[in-house]
Amino acid sequence: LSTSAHLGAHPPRFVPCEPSELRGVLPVVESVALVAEVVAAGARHVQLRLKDLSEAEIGVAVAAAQAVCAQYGARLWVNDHWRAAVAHGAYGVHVGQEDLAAMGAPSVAALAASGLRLGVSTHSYAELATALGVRPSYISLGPIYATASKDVSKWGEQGLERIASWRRLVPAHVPLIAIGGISIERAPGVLAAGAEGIAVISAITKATDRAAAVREWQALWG
Ligand code: TZP
Ligand code: MG
Repeated sequence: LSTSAHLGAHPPRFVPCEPSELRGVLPVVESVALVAEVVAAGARHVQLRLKDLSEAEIGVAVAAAQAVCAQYGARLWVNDHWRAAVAHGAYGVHVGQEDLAAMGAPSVAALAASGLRLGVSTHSYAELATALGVRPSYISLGPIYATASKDVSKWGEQGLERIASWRRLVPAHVPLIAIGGISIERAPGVLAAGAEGIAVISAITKATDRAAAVREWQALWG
């Protein structure tokens, strides 16, 4: 499907995120307990990535995660489960290309109309073109480096140069988030290449002191 066929005659437009809003770390976590841990430690944004749960369990988890984020003034992004995100008043939704295709144009338009933000993953120029077609709130690019957290082996490491070319291709008002294999030592290079924000799984969830890790990451942006 071409982008225009997929989206119909009237492409959606999601509520924008200012680049400054996403200058920070975006922990990606797989439980409500981890959401609570990272937002209590000062993360301003968190993505809840739930796998292998029933619809009912997902609803319960998203509601609980949203409640804890509201308590700390943090912003909850829900991976994939956009209906639960809308139902429980999350800040936004993060989807991959397959999710976007599976939603179809009417659901993408309904999500945009709901006022939730949308972030879209990209791994190639073709995916970037599709993602920009929905006028998302942010674009993510990965994997920047090799990662053990998700099987992204069909995409090579994007590296820092790809971040710089994405930053030239993505409109200036749309923040760029880098993900995949990014350690705190590698983060300064990722930011210098042009990413506004960095999404991480293992660098925070596998840290021995997660709260300290969140604070160290957040301090990169001053
Ligand atoms: N998408 C591209 S790489 C990745 C995802 C979800 C995993 C990132 O995890 P880590 O541990 O920060 O490499
Ligand atoms: Mg997905």
